[in-house]
Amino acid sequence: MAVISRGFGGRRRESDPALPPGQYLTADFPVLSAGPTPRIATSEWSFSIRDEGGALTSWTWDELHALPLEEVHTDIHCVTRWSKLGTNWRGVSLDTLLADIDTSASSAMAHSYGGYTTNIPLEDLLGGQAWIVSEFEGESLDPEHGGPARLIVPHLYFWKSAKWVRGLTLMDEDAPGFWEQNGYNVHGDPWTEERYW
Ligand SMILES: Nc1nc2c(c(=O)[nH]1)N[C@H]1C(S)=C(S)[C@@H](COP(=O)(O)O)O[C@H]1N2
Ligand SMILES: [Mo]
Repeated sequence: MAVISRGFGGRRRESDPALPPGQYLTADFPVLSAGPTPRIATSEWSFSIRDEGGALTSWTWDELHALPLEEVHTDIHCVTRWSKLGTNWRGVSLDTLLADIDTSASSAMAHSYGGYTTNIPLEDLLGGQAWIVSEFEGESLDPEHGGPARLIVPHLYFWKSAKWVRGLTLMDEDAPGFWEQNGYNVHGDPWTEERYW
């Protein structure tokens, strides 16, 4: 009789308290993109926030990087069930970007170069929970992973972390983005498995 032992290491990792229910650990970094990878030169790049009244605040690449940059050490969880622990990013907090914007909006739609959208309640973007990042593990962010810059909202499933992000539109009411219109949960908390409708 063959007994296949997964060993202590495997078991320990499976029951890692950092792993949300139904997720497995991966050491590599899968690429998940709904379309082709857009290539945006940093000289052409900008990030804008449009408030619910239509007023626009924009940052060029240099303006964004003149703001306080934070090191973010975090786990990430994809709804397709892979999780990656202890990733390192560098970027600007949404707290910093939203600080001078006077809004009573409750939610935001993130828009990406290439057309991807995803909705995120404002309370999930504030309080040290979301960043516009341009570095991963000490290097410029690869285009496949959203470079030159992407949103990360790591406490929600990773589809909320819009790659090639170009802006946020603030909204009085939550509305579904691309995957949310195609069967994904409007919120996406990995700890309560808010995966699909
Ligand atoms: N613009 C854009 N952002 C996106 C996606 C996409 O298709 N386009 N896919 C999302 C999904 S489903 C996941 S799991 C992560 C994957 O990021 P990665 O390719 O860096 O692993 O990006 C998210 N952000
Ligand atoms: Mo995903």
